[in-house]
Amino acid sequence: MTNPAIAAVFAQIADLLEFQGTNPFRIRAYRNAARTIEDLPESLADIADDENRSLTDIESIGKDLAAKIVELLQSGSLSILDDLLAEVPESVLAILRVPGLGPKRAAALYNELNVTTLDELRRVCESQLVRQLKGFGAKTEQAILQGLELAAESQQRILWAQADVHVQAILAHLYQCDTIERLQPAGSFRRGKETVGDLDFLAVACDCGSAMDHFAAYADTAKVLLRGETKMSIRLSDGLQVDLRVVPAESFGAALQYFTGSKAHNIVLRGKAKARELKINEYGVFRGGSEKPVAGHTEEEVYAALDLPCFPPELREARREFDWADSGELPRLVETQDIRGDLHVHSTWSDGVGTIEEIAEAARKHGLKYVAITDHSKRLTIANGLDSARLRRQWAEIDRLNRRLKGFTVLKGVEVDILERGGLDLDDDVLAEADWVVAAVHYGQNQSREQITRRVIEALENPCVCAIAHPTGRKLMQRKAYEIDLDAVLAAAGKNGKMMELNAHPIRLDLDDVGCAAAKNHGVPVVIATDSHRVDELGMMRYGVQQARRGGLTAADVANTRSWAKMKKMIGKS
Ligand code: DGT
Ligand code: CA
Ligand code: CA
Repeated sequence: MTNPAIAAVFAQIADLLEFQGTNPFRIRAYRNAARTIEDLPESLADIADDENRSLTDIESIGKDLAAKIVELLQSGSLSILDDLLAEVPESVLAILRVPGLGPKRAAALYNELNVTTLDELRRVCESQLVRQLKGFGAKTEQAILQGLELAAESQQRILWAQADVHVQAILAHLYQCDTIERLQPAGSFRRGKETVGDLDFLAVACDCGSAMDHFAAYADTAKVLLRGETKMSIRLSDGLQVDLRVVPAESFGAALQYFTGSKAHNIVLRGKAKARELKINEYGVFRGGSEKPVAGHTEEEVYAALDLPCFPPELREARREFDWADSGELPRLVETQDIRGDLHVHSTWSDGVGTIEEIAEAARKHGLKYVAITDHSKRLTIANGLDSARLRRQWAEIDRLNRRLKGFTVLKGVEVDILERGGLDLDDDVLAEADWVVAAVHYGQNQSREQITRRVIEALENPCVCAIAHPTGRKLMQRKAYEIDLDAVLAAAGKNGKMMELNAHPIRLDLDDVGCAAAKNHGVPVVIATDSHRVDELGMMRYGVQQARRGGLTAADVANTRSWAKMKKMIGKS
């Protein structure tokens, strides 16, 4: 278990104890420990493993807490937390998960309105009873409802990157089955949607029964939900549902097209077929009342029967793909191999775990030509953010490293914080010395739409700033985007010749697909960057590329498909 995970457990225990109104000293002990562990430069696991050291040597960790840390490290869980979670009503746990709400208000709600279940909590919010309590307002009500919504979503969907781990393992398992001849994942996974509800596999098998037996025998199967003639559904141990459909070879393309969806895309397609007096379904494309399909083997053939190109799955959302096809403007979408540099990476100088040299080495292995080191600025004390003096020392180190590197460039960058009151966390004189400056909102995310939009536009008006990092601040299934007028921000970016980041981290993917398309409309180049905090995260680039593809972006629309020399010109640095 990592330090942040352990700190989070202690912070949660403190919240739950505070809700119950226990001894304040006990509560404070957990809170202090959580804070100490968050800031601890070394891993607790390493300290616990070292015979010559003791966890109790750490500030605010006594014998009792040391034992709890050991329990967490060994078992991954903590009995006192499990007990507390069982005692505290689910409505209270839901309130505690809402950013900005704490145990005090959870207790007030519980005592005043006597709410214990999620349904009751939703009802008192919807009937506007919450805003009548002292210390609560309409905004809190909204925040709680949003929290409930996010929690419901996160129980039902998983991140694409997590789905990918399952998909690769299931493919490997199914490929071992002798009777399976063809195999393809379909559904939202194939369309590269940022979250996935369930997995849909299609197979051609000479013996359907044995293929299904093999599927059921997958090591992670928790339950077989349904087994029919040609369709089978299982539930995995983490709750994810996986469907397998076995189809005849002559229908494979039609089934792949149908089950890739989206549903909205399929509906438009059906209309197009009808207009040509054709019928399309998961078995094929049919003319008149004929039972013999005119197409079905492959997807290309199915689309071709309707005079349509075989759309990249990422575009099949019934947005603009059919218009593009009509006008012959279907974009050639950006690919991971097109990317030449990563422009958002953290090193050991702030909260990353790789040295600059390790990052350069790893980036080169990923086929990149340049990487920008963009550590946090000083306002982010929890991330060991840099002031101008440390930043200049870091840049001197980068200069020295660049003299040794051949065919690869490390850029002197920074992720400068956009302050709550507006303005940037570092002075222009130091920012002007950087090769690459991304500005980002980290604090004041609860401000009004006007405030946040103004802060971001002001940052874009600063000549030193090149791009805005994770422009909407959303974290999938955890935190909604902050209030921001993205259209106004993109207009300002266009006017000032600035770029927008598409943060490739699978939990962010921010800009999202619609945001990417909007950036393109405004003529704003998108930069896909990983925001890596460890060198093995440089591989997250492909998640960002996938999102850009869903936004219809070509290599030309993505700035960092260019050499650094060309990019430099684009941002007016030379
Ligand atoms: P998900 O699982 O919620 O992330 O999204 P999908 O798109 O994977 O949806 P899913 O698993 O319910 O169905 C897979 C595909 O099957 C879907 O993208 C399109 C197709 N499909 C499912 N139901 C219908 C339907 O009622 N009409 C049409 N035209 N297509 C459907
Ligand atoms: Ca699905
Ligand atoms: Ca499904």
